[in-house]
Amino acid sequence: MARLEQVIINIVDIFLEYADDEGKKSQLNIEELKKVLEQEIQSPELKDKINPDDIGEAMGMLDKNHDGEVNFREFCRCVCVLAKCYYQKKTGRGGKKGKGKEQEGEQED
Ligand SMILES: [Ca+2]
Ligand SMILES: [Ca+2]
Repeated sequence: MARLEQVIINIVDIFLEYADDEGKKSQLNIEELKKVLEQEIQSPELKDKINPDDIGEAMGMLDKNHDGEVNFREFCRCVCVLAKCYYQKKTGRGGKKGKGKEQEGEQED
């Protein structure tokens, strides 16, 4: 399978696997979110960005519509944040120079 395809399928499958585990289907509650972050992210740099040990903060950061759950759209944003974090680490771009530009508060809707 093509690599990008594989990534897309993984994002959807991982989300559904955890989101359908308990409570509402297709929504990650705080416990499900904690499990995804704990089990599907291993590297310390990324854990540092969205930390399962401070799950309240992670939820607050991801739950843009404030319904207490992470839907697929919000989960995609989480993946995107982590991808950007890795990109910056790898290329040295963004982050430092942009002075707070890459921080939260980014409105992209
Ligand atoms: Ca759920
Ligand atoms: Ca939400």
